[in-house]
Amino acid sequence: MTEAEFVPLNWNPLPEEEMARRAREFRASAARRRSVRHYSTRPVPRSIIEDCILAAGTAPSGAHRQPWRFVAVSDPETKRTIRVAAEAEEREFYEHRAPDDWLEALAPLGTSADKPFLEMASWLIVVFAESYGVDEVGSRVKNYYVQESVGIATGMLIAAAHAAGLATLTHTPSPMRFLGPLLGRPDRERPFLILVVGHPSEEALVPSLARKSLDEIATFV
Ligand code: IYR
Repeated sequence: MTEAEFVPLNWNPLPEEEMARRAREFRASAARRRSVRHYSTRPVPRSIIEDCILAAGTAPSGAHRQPWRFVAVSDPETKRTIRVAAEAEEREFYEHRAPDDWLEALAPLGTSADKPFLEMASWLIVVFAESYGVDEVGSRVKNYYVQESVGIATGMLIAAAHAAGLATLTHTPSPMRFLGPLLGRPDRERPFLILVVGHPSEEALVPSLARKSLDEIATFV
């Protein structure tokens, strides 16, 4: 059994006023984030994407297993292949598989089976969830709370990209199985979602949507 080892917490306590100011500013910035479906082809430097991924990799995870893998795709050919495969799945979804109530729920978003953003946006970060790890001798290592951990890391990735002035879209073609073989990932890594990252096009439009109020999302006891 590996012994626990501890180091001092490097903590910077803040005066309450400063805490309130930062919370307000973060909230205001978060409120400006939108899921963007219209991208320009303007490139985003790889170093910015690396910083965003490193920020995502600071997420808490079950037993600190860090069960995530981020495949950052900027290669136009690979993006095109992903688009073609995703659109084939989406066409199936919109034309046959989606139940009416689901299509009705999507109507306010104006989505369709066409996914030009998968080719236009500078980066597609394909997030994989590692269902189990392997140690130095190739034995399986169990991971814990994989979906939760990868979900939190993805949230942090979105927040990091937004803080860097980039637009994002969480995209989940269903089924996403094609992504593993296409990107050369082992079977134990399951596609979690595609995060589209880039600069919005100048004519980008977003659906007019309201966010729930504090009363609707929070209860204080
Ligand atoms: N995957 C489809 C459908 C879709 C589903 C949900 I839930 C959304 O919030 C948005 C779209 C698509 O990408 O069009």
